[in-house]
Amino acid sequence: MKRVFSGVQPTSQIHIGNYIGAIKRFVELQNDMDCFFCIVDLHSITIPKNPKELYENSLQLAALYMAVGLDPTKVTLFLQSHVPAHSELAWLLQCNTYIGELNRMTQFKEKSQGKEIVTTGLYTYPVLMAADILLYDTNYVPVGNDQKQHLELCRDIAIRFNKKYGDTFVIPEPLIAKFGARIMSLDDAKKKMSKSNENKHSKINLLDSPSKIKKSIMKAVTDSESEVRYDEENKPGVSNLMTIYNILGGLSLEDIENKYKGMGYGAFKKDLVEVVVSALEPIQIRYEEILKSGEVEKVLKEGAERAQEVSNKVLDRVKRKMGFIMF
Ligand code: AQP
Repeated sequence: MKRVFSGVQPTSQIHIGNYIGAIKRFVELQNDMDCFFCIVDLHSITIPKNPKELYENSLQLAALYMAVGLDPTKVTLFLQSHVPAHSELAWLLQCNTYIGELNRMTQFKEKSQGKEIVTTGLYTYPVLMAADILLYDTNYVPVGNDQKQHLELCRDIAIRFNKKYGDTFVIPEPLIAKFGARIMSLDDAKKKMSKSNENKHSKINLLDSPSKIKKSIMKAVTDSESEVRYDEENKPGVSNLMTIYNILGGLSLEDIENKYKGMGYGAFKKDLVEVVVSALEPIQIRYEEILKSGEVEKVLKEGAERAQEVSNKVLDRVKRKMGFIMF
């Protein structure tokens, strides 16, 4: 069975971009692949993080993973910090990664721009991500479009390592959806929807109330026309809303265009509110049930055990190849 690995950071709230671009697709893969889904808490401290928030966001994300439909009897759900092999392999890989490669990472440039304090963790983040993936002999990595460059670096590191030390790593392939891999910000359709955007109406979080969802969608930028038509280049705002409608509501782009012909953006947005609220409501109900049940800790403990079992074998393999003494 092919192996899948992916992770989400427990930073702030999870939004529908994270859901559509990554987490929803995890659920679709769980029946056919051996899936490892990680809460990458070590990644989330690359930007200074309040300890209480980290703790709460980590538990929240674990509950959300289950609430969207990930079944812990089918997939391995775990916290990155519970598996020390991630940090250890990251160091071994750092010693096989070049500064020039990290200097090219656009996410580092964006996230460090204008900041007075930038941690070395933020700089070496892509190497930790490579370690996460390579530790599980991963075949496929479902991610949003923004992670494409990091995935390419991961592959480069693995290919180079295999050439230098002999076959060690499975070379992973990204699984980036053709449609919906980049959900845009509601306040600026040229930027991707992002957790770190301080405008709360730029995004819809999975746990947002119906009234917040309504406000954010009604405020979403469109254009000066009134035609509901998919045209990413000339109508990025409307096209983004249509993408969300299509993926969460199941109506094709063509059907959406026909349904709202001559009706303007008001009616379209009003129905989109219904579509999003109906898609998120069952997740929110299940989320509350999971939190109350107290099952999250048990799932994370069992997940960590399985993840350690698999990853320790790969780490052992790597260390032997590199010449470390292993008993
Ligand atoms: N806007 C998006 N559209 C589609 N997919 C997205 N992803 C993120 N934003 C979008 C995908 O979600 C997964 C988890 O992301 P992450 O937790 O690693 O963090 P991120 O990419 O840093 O998320 P944000 O929201 O963009 O946070 P900030 O503000 O910190 O930059 C990944 O698979 C990602 O591709």
